[in-house]
Amino acid sequence: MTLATQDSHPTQTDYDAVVVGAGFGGLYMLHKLRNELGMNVRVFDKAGDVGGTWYWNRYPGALSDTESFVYCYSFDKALLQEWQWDTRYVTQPQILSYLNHVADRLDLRRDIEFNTGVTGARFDEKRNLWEIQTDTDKTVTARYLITALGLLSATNVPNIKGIETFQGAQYHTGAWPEGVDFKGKRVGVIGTGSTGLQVITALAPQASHLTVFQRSPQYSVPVGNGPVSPDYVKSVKQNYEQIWKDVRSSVVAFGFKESSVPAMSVSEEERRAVYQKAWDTGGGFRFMFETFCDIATSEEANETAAAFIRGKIAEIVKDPETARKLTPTDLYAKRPLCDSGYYAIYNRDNVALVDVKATPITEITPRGIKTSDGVEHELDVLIFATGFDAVDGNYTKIDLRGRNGKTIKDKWKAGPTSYLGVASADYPNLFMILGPNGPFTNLPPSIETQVEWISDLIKHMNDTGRQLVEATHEGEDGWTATCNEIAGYTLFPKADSWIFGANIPGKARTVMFYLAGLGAYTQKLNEVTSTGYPGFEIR
Ligand code: FAD
Ligand code: NA7
Repeated sequence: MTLATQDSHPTQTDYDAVVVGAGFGGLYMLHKLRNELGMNVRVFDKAGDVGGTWYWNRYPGALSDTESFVYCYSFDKALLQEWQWDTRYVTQPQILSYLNHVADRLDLRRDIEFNTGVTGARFDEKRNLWEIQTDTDKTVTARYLITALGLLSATNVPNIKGIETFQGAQYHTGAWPEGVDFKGKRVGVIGTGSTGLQVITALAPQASHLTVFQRSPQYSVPVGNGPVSPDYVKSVKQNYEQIWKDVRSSVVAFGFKESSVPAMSVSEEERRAVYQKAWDTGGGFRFMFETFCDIATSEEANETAAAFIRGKIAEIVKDPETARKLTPTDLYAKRPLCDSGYYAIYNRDNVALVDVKATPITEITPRGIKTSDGVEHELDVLIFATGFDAVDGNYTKIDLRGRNGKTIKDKWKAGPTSYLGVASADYPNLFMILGPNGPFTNLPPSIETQVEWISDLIKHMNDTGRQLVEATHEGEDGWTATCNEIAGYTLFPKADSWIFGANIPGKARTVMFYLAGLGAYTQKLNEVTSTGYPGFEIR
């Protein structure tokens, strides 16, 4: 494509846009820009195929805990009708096969280069273009750079002494190879987040022995997976228009109506009945947001939900000492978790729980893990379910330079920021999908919202012959302040979790999400569009 530069000399770029990442975000972005706007687009992904999260996270038990009917794209009405699902939740292989189907259906693969990591991207201020470097020694130029790097994608492997000496196999759940067999193996799992709960529950019946190294106990409720009837699927498909309308105007976008009832406004007996019903139905977000409206905002309400779950742990886990170790005492204010029988697996003879807050891991040895009580836990396989350097982790790994050669790593030293979750001051013509301070929701609908908004803005640029769009510092500062203020109304900042960067040693602890929900977020985006893009400079 030909561009006008500052001094009006036309400059050629290799592509109109380069997109990095071929998960839910990157695939849809390619479709919008190439198939709908007719642009020349290249996608790079370091993975060997499409899928993003669902390409990498192949560990046993990997499941979306968003219900099947809303863990998908909504933009393609025919696809919505065609997609076959017969369980309440979809597993990793099913989601991967869905995304492969989407890539084939929209003929996306021909513009995607797999096994290609983007290592650097520099905005050339003279030529008004992005220069992008890959680990395949390629340099390409593009007018727009769109990053769909994933917010839970840069794996976090803790730096534990002796890690390289371990003689068995070690895996991170977010970079899982095909075909690992656990039969007859002594397996250790470090980490009990959403992923840990899934992999531990799935492996307990397979491994000869399973040792769980738990740092923080977790509140979790049943996921409630199982077959759904053909009539249910039919009624969902008939009502999809209304369902997506409701999802897009809701807070967490999980496909249910969030409660408007404060927990303390009903009697204790009624409250227990509501929690019991939610426990029987299943679903972590349902338990936190469909039961009462203030579990995430009022400590008093929060304690009632937390106490209910603590009571369930005591009922389920037979050994009182194991139950005590598994029982959290802090706020119920991390990403809400759900599981397929997690607490009950500790009643099995082949499962042991090590509380690594009480007896920290001192080193990894050739034979296993040593804890501070001097015990060496012997293992054949060591699994890191230790999560991700969330939100900005993949950005700071790239030598990403905007105006004046400033790297994003430098810019985000005190924590990542953005304008509207999609743009960054001093990084012209860069758009981020699920960038920092985007909505905290079931993600496919938020991804679609952002991709559609970015695509509309690029269309506006094309239609009006503009070359540069750039978030202003005032716009970005205002959005950061908004996100901080909203987070302050919630209990989430009071819990240590990846949502605020608290899981990575040395990482700045900051607000990384817009916590007012997808409905409010969409309204804000629409307002920005309809008022001539305040907070952006467009030239
Ligand atoms: P991703 O799917 O993460 O894709 C990013 C891609 O970018 C990857 O393929 C990666 O290889 C590529 N990439 C990154 N950096 C580079 C680079 N420098 N060069 C080249 N390529 C690069 N969300 C929900 O809403 N509901 C759920 O139930 C849910 N469950 C989850 C369970 C697990 C185990 C995990 C890890 C995440 C889960 N998520 C869930 C979040 C999930 O990540 C999103 O729903 C969604 O898949 C994100 O899509 P994406 O395209 O934005 O990013
Ligand atoms: P999470 O939720 O960040 O969980 C990681 C777990 O690993 C958590 O229990 C951590 O304990 C534990 N952890 C991390 N580092 C260590 C060390 N050094 N020693 C012991 N234990 C450690 O990641 P997930 O992959 O489970 O989930 C991330 C999101 O992906 C999830 O919310 C879904 O949306 C999908 P901690 O709690 O920090 O004490």
